[in-house]
Amino acid sequence: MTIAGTDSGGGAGIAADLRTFAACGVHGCLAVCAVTVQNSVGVTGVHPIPPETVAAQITSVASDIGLDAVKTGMLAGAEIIAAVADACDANGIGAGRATPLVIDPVAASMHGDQLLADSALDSFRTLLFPRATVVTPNLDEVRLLIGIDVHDRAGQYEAAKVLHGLGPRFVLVKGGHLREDTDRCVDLLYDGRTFTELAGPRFDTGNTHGGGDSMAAAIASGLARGMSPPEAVAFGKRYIVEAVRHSYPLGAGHGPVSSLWTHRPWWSDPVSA
Ligand code: PXL
Repeated sequence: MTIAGTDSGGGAGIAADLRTFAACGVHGCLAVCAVTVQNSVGVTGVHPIPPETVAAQITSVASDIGLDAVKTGMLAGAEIIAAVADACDANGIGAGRATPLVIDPVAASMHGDQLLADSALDSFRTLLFPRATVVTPNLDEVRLLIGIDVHDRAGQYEAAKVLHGLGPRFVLVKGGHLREDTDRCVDLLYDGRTFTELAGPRFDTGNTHGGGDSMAAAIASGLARGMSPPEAVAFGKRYIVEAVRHSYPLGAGHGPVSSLWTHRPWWSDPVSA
């Protein structure tokens, strides 16, 4: 399940998550937290869903279909975060429970448009990080969450330690915004004891809209398929490298990563009776 917001441009948020789930061979359910009005250039409207409706979507699915893994994306505000934390407790979701939880602490779009009320950062730290199996911040989110400006690998290690202190089982500090790596993109995984660097190629493209969402959704898919968190993170890295490699332009702004790079164009196949 993805607990996240919509993007009318179809690049990020729930649309990216559901494409990723499909590409990774799992059935996707969703709890909508907010409707955003946006295109490839920017966000012009954010409309949160009532917190009790967010919680009801989670409980409805958990009580019937069941949940093998959950990821969160744009949660919009403190009230929704509190409702999600309660719904996780009520439905066995979170580290050490039946259903693993991936927290992608979405705070802003890649244009810098705010997707989270200021008052909600503390709710992320205190309500969701302690419940998380894996948290997947990028460097902008690291700065907002713990006030550390990461410029180099040493800073990435330092941030991972501080973030782990907030309670998640695994921290993945993504290195996509680290400019010292000019031809590689190195994400750092930390479980409180061991650091693992996951390196991949860096592509010269502005079309990375929805990249963080897709990676977190792929990690959740790996967990749903029964992988351990380190295996699921490696699966997510392998997936997102190809999604960025196959990203495409759309509109006048930033195009999306290609969550369905796995897809075979079946319509070109000969038709059999
Ligand atoms: O990529 C982060 C993100 C998540 N969710 C929604 C978004 C965005 C970025 O624009 O719009 C709904």
